Amino acid sequence: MMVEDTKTYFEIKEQENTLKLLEEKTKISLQQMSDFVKERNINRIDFVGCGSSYFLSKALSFHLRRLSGDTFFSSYYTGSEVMLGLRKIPEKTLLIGLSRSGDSTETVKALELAKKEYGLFTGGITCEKGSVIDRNSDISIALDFVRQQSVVMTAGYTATAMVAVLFFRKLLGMESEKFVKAIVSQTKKILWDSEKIFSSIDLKAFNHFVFLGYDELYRVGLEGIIKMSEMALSEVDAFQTLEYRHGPKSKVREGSLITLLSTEKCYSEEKRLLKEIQNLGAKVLNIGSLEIDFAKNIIVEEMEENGNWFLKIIPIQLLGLFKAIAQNLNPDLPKNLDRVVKI
Ligand code: F1P
Repeated sequence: MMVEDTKTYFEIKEQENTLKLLEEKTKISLQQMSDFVKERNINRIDFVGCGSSYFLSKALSFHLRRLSGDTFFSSYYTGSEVMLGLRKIPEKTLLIGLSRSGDSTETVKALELAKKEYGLFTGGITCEKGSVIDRNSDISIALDFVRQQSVVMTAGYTATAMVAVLFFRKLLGMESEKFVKAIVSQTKKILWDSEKIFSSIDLKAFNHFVFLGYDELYRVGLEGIIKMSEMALSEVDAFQTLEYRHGPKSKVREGSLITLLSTEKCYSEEKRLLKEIQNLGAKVLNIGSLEIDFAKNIIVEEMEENGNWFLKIIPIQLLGLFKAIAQNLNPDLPKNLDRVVKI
């Protein structure tokens, strides 16, 4: 099987187009969601989801606090911890359920409980118009133009991330036109550069993958755990970069591929760590704006306030896909998995 024979490949590639269309397609819903928050004087927006949608909740919550300078409070949960009554969320919170299918039982039930028991406002961002979450939320954005036939979530992640970020920017009165243009042109470059790199590496040689980064990028690394597990059944870890010295580096070996999601602010310390790991026998890859001379590099210009964090999952999606093919696995049919978990 070749990479090009898979649906997952086309969904990953399609992201360029999806992100280009996104703002135009969601203009009205974005305005409505932002008005909803303003009219009710909401100052806390929490996120809930399962799987990739949970890791996205974590990243979006962090990003909202960053963009708003903490004028908005935000937290995040798995669908199950809310469904099981393990979390009490304060009144006047808008709890946004993220779900590609709009139908994952735990997220659906979390939102139901939030509304009925805690009296919260509920929101949804989903790729399925008319799904339970889309129908039952007080305010919802449906990204029904996002192609998503695969079990593994790829375009659904970046589209949901981008629409949520556009919502934050609208709410906070930030400009979006230049932002969207930059995102679209970077997506194209990232897709191109990543494919070039991963088609030139013998991925059979690796049996251990690690993603390192800070802030939103650490959360992207966590999503990387899901991608490498689902598609390639690989051993995979994610840590805040310098945390890697504090125990996890024991696992470094010749078959390790360590990916650093670097930032300019932390560049010199992150680079030092990467060298240390390379000296232990690992191969190293850097995704960031500044090149690291001893590593493979995917160069992505840095944006203000870490604005393009969600695009950095794209190389990782492609890594999972190429690794799956190298292992003779079909990424369209991940082992033991269904598209939606209904319990
Ligand atoms: C959540 C999810 C996916 C995962 C898997 C099962 O789905 O955990 O992230 O890839 O296929 O479901 P959703 O609530 O976003 O539809």
